[in-house]
Amino acid sequence: MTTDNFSDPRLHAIASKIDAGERLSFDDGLLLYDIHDLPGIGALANRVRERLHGRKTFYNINLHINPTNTCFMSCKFCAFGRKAFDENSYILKPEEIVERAKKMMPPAGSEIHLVGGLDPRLKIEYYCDYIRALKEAFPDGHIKTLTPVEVVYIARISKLTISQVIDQLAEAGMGSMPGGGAEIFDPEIRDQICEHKCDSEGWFETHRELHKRDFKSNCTMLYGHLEEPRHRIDHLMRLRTHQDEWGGFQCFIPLSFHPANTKLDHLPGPTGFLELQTIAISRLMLDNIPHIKAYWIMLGIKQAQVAQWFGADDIDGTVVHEEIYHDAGAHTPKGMTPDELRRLIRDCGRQPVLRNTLYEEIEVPAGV
Ligand code: V47
Repeated sequence: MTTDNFSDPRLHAIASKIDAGERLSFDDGLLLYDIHDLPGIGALANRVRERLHGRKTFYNINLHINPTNTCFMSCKFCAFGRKAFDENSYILKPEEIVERAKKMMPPAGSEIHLVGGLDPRLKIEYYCDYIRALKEAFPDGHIKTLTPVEVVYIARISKLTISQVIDQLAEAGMGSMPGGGAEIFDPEIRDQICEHKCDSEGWFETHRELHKRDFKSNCTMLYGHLEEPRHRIDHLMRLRTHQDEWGGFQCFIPLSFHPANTKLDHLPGPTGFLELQTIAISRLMLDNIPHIKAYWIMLGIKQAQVAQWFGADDIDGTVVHEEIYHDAGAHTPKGMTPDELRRLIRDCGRQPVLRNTLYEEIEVPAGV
């Protein structure tokens, strides 16, 4: 028995494992979702978080651009994709992407994050062209772009292998890949929410090809829709297994489902309790992924602050222009200034640390 004062005694066995640095099992993960002692689970996750990162909370200065919102798929959780005939659909030309980046990138910005829909008119050349154009305009900028869903699709329509697509993107100047498209790996749930999307094999193959070449990437999980705790734990275990073999994931981002304007808008969406529980359980299960991000755009600023005491050590960045969550009813601003980010981190008792995409520390701002 640990000396912790848990209201659910079943947490003592988990605490003993955490304190001994022992890995949690699938059943431990399920048990954690069954335990309602959220302060207890949060305290354990915070213990791991502080062991890894102390008081630091990481943020970056970045800009999100969605090159296109046209998408031939109809994922039930998505409010962003438009059919090509929709009057609100768009495809930005590479020069328009550069123009937007020049106009909107905040001073000292280091990262441009680009993801979009799937359009059969856009072959590999389009993606390489915008990466090259951005690298020319921002030689020191880091281009974090595409998800396995896009890579698998580009490979298919450009008649290439995943490996060849990655080689071409790398040659053009891609710096790393964001974590999207993972949704939920369990095929039964995946088929219900995004039936035609690349399956877990395509998702992991893309990350394998990246990690083989020493590229870094992130990983995510979309939760709070049709899935149950066992699907979430299965998802985390698959990520942990990949990471054991390949390394390469820098950060895990649990993505809280926003139902508005989606085909699942009859669902209530996750509660604040489930959000904190999932962040904490992710920190406890993913013992080999260094960072857990509480993406402020999606969680809201207040919950992203609280999450810094429930296992998260990152809040993402300035973002500037967000579309995916705002189309799905997010009430947060579309971007924040570095000053605002630093203030929200300090206000919850953490030390803001400006990082680049690869988690190199750029600045630990004075003032705390
Ligand atoms: O794959 C789409 C999710 C993801 C909704 O790597 C939704 O640093 C909730 O992956 N409600 C894209 N989620 C965003 C993403 C991301 C975001 C920030 C940082 C990073 C990173 C990655 O957004 C999609 C999907 O899982 N998503 N629609 C929705 N209605």
